Amino acid sequence: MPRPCEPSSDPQTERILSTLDQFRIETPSWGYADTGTRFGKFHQPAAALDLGDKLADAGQVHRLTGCCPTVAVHVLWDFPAGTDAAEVVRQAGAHGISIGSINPNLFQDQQYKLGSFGNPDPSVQRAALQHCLDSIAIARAVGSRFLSLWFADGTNYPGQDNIRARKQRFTDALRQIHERLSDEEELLIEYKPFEPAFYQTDIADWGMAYLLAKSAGPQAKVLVDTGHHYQAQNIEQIVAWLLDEQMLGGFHFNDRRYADDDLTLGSIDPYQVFRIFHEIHGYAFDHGGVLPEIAYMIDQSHNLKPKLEAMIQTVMVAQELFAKAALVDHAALSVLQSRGDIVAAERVLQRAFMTDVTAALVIWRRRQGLPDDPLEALRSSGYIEQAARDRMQRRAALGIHQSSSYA
Ligand code: PSV
Ligand code: MN
Repeated sequence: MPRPCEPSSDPQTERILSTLDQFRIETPSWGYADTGTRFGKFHQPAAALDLGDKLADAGQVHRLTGCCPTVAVHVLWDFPAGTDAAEVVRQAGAHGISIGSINPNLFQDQQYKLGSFGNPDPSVQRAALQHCLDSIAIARAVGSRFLSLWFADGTNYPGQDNIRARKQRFTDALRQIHERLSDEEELLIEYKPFEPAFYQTDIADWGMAYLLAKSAGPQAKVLVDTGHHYQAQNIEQIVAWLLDEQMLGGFHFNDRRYADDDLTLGSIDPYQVFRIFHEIHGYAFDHGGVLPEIAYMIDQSHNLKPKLEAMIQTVMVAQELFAKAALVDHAALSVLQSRGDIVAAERVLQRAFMTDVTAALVIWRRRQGLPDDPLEALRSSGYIEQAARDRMQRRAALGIHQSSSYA
């Protein structure tokens, strides 16, 4: 029953409400901490100092948005040796969230200079494998089912290493990891065409990730990070192909203008995000209306925007675009497509994209007991100011210098 303060809802609104009920998006622990570019870092007083702060921030995002119940963690940054996994689970639970995907770190240690699994040195390959197996153990200890793999591996110069040999090393290692998965666990394999390797990246595109996932085993899927494509690449086509092959495991959402810029989702090209979601809703339409299981995740670390605001802004944009994409009339679209009516078919998409869904989002939020505008609610909650005070004090106690005064 709608509450008295809610406007009555029509079929279009009902469609949005049921679609939002099924949309969850994971936030990244690294999005709450101070990060920068290789040219420098601008510190934020409210930035998280440790995993406890990150869990508190992720909990705050979920409390206000109602659709971010999990937080992704990076093993090296969040789970230093000796971390008490049960305590992490307890703290996460106290903030109303749980631990999501586990991201092994196979790029920061000195031994990975020439790569992890791609490294010509078998002892480094073994160390990388061991780190992944340790990460599976962490996943089990914290109740996560996703091991999310991104590799910085590649070479900087022609002739630096044997490309085929590197591919084979990856194939072998990923098979070995897959063998250790339990039936519920999933391996997500992320691709990236450049950076930090500049001549050749070992898993450069979705085709390479697809082949490696296929050869690893049935629980390995491809992860699409929207920032990991060349300019003008048609990401929604990649998404459509992976969906059709049942090989789309998840997303790392962000936006970009030039490279892997980690800008907030939809800040540069919201229509592209809409088109990606349209492919997902289209797939559902063709499969009895059931949305495919996809791990939606955010991969953004903000240098300039306040971190929590940027995260909530992203979540709200993701919900809005997911809702808009749910409004595409697929039955009408397919008739127009079979008639070859290009203009009318395109208009079906444009009309959905241009529909104002803000009122429906407010209804959804009220039904969950959430604030109408989570971003405004954050701003007026005092949470950021309080976090800044606490964290500045702890920084001072730890002797960590902080110059900026921006919260
Ligand atoms: C690499 O650019 C990447 O997208 C991977 O997903 C990493 O885990 C993440 O960024 C670290 O920020
Ligand atoms: Mn990523």
